[in-house]
Amino acid sequence: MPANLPPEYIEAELRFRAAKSPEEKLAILRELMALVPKHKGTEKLRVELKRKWAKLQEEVQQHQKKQKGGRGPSYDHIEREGAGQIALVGLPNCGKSSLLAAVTNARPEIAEYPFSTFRPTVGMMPFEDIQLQLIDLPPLSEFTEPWVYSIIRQCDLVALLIDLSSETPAEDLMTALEWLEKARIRVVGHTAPSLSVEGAGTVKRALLLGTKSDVAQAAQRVQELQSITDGQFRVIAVSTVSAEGLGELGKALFAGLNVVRVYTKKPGQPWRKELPYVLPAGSTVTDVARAIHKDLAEKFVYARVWGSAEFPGQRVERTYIVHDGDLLEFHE
Ligand SMILES: Nc1nc2c(ncn2[C@@H]2O[C@H](COP(=O)(O)OP(=O)(O)OP(=O)(O)O)[C@@H](O)[C@H]2O)c(=O)[nH]1
Ligand SMILES: [Mg+2]
Repeated sequence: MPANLPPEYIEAELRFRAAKSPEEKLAILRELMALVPKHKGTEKLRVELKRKWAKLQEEVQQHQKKQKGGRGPSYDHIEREGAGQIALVGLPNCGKSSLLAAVTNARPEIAEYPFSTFRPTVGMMPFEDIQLQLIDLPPLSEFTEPWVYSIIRQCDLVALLIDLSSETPAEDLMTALEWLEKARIRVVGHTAPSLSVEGAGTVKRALLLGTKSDVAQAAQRVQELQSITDGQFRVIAVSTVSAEGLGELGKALFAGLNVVRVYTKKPGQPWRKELPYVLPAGSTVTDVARAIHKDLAEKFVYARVWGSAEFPGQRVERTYIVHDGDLLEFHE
């Protein structure tokens, strides 16, 4: 073993030896890989760890296949629930799992050491009368498995977490963006006019969450992030310790999803607060009708709108664009 390994490495190495299941071993191995200093003297060791890692990956898959008595787990797709699917993305240890635990009922593993998450965890975050689906993921790094990127490609919004306790938040942001670019995922901010960027692969809307905002210098680091992204991204400071920013998080995520909620009722019936239909911003009353029933979309002649219309109950045409909070009544 090369000299000058940090004591945390030695300690993790002991845990690695004592670990029983391949899953546990794999988790500790990821720690070891993160802890080993990167210089010439540790080159052999790093190669050795990577070799072990590849072998363990296989073992974990075999082990899980056996336990399930069938196919191994496939994380490539997570069924969408609620008003939108939001992926929590970031470098190791930046606070993804802590955030999920703070704003949903999910109980992911949280640890002081990096690489503690290695499978997706889903939680539902209540926001006003709807729920937002949050997915906690393993971190972005050279060990990120392809399924992580598959999930990011499919989500509706990326929440890119940057650790404000890091002394180099701007660099960390660039590193995270580079990992995404390598997987041909480009993230754009809320001001981006369109989601098509030529030759960029997948383009996703994102907002930046500066995590651990309870630490000293957090405010200054938020400013730094804001200025290097030239205002392109919204940066929201959050802390699971002081709860700063958690209250406004739902609103910010909802805005980032770029959707509207509309409520409907049948003519002659009183308004009752019912669950809204959630549609992409820019949807028309015809799109709402289609979401209710294909036949209704064909049959209705006009709709009445309360909310965004000039006066309550205004009669509008099929191409009228609905707004968040509108109440609609369809007339056949
Ligand atoms: N001060 C402070 N520490 C935090 C906050 N959120 C998380 N942490 C700490 O940061 C460490 C990492 O938290 P996790 O939530 O496991 O981070 P993660 O991004 O899920 O980590 P990986 O899954 O390993 O990539 C833990 O020690 C947390 O207690 C916060 O708001 N403030
Ligand atoms: Mg985690």
